[in-house]
Amino acid sequence: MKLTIPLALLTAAGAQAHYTFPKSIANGVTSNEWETIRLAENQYSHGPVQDVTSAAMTCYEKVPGTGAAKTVSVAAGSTFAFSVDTSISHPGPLHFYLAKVPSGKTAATFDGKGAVWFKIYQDGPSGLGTSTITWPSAGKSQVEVTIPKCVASGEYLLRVEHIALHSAGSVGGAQLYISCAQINVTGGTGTLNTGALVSFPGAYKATDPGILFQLYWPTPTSYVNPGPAVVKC
Ligand SMILES: *[C@@H]1O[C@H](CO)[C@@H](O)[C@H](O)[C@H]1NC(C)=O
Ligand SMILES: [Cu+2]
Repeated sequence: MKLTIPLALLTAAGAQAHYTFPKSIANGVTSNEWETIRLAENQYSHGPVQDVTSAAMTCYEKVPGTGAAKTVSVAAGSTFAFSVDTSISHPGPLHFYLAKVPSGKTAATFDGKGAVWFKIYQDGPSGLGTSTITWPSAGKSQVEVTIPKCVASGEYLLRVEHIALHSAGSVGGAQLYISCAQINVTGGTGTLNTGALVSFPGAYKATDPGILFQLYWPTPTSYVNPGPAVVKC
């Protein structure tokens, strides 16, 4: 008993601390769970991806190849949000990536494999060099991104990724929370130069400085987000 009670409590606390991104909020409409977001493998566990080379890095799908029921139209230049169940309860950066659906596929059928992704958002901490480092997404129950005005119109996968760094001081300790929404961008100018596209898995290594990261001691004085630079219109 001395051992099992604390272990049980620890396990429960750990599960509560994890999270998923089950709903979209766009054009003032909140979707049902997993209606516009591909059903994620961590639907019930809420657990993270910890192997950045695993196939789960693409969209963390529970049943790969099964699209979500709906694709959401969103105007370029407007915001698209994912709900968080229940909140971003770990410290770390938030990223959003887009992948244009190739011709012959739809947002519901495209698997997101290959060098197809470009980064449209990243954030970093404040308080570096102090004992109170904070992250913009901390505690949020909804995370949102502006779809760049300059992307081409058409169907995309929109990949949200939150990297929890509280255990990232050893290889494989970073926790990645990932989901993909199916969107249809309207009114994009199409002038964006995306630069080199990246693949998931592939874009990150377990030893990237933003993945293998000691958050607590010695106090970090810089943070380098993994992956490519954010595209600019
Ligand atoms: C995407 O938007 C275009 C332009 O409004 C529309 O013609 C097309 O049917 C939409 N596709 C989907 C899958 O919603
Ligand atoms: Cu957790």
